[in-house]
Amino acid sequence: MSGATLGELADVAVPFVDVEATDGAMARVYLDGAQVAEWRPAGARKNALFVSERAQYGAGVSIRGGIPVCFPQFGPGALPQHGFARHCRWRVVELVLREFVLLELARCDLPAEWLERTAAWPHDFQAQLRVQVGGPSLELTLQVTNIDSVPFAFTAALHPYFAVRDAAAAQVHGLAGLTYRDALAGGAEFVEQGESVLFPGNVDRVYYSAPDVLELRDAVPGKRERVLRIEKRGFPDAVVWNPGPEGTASRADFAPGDERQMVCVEAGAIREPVVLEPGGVWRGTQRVVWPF
Ligand code: TA6
Repeated sequence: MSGATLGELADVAVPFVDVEATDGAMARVYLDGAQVAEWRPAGARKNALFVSERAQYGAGVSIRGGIPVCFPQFGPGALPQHGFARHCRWRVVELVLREFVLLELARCDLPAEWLERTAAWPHDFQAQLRVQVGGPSLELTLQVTNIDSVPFAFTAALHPYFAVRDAAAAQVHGLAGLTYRDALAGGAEFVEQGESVLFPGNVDRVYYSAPDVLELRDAVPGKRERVLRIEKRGFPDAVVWNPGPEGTASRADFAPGDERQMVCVEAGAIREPVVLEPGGVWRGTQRVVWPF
């Protein structure tokens, strides 16, 4: 699997769509992976999402940053890590320039080696992602429909990389007292003892049955704290992740020091797979509100 930098793609048709609200809020969504790579709330000058300068773009490649869609598997398992949806080309079903874009994935046109790797989940499905911007908010809804003749099960997540001024000073609030699975402790479960989750280095946790509103507090000494409100509906679980210096060093599409500029706070259906009967429809939403 190979990718190209954004610069290398400059001369060819760039495979993304921009949604721009009348108030100036905008989101850029790449069709490969239905991946939002840029979100500027109304009045904001910068991308509120982190994207590495070493991110790769193109067919089969998931951009390092933005908001990858993890489906039909979150994390490792029978399928490649985080499933195949983030590696597939989605198609635009509807684009209302001033409001939203709706993308769809029903079959994955992937390179041959990838098709073999999707064999572990051979189901007929339809996935749609609706991306809406306006004012201070960005809202993503993932909808999955079973168009197969048998039930199927999946796990899923929306995996935003939020840009922070210093991850070492950032905090996620709202998870106190919850049970979490710690990937850094071999998947052992613990109860969150802290008032907030901090990011002194690598942190990789799935919090079960998390509240539908969390806060990402982006604090820097001497500057006003920025509190990003992160809401979800339909997704029971929440994930917090920072790769730490070892995690960025071990991935070619991260630059050294990137771990200080990002924190992932994800909405997921992870602990209990979603089981859909034929004709069944599932929806999960994540909405983020930028502070002014
Ligand atoms: O959501 C957290 C996580 O599952 C971590 O375990 C980490 O691997 C991260 O996702 C990114 O995964 P990726 O395959 O994109 O490197």
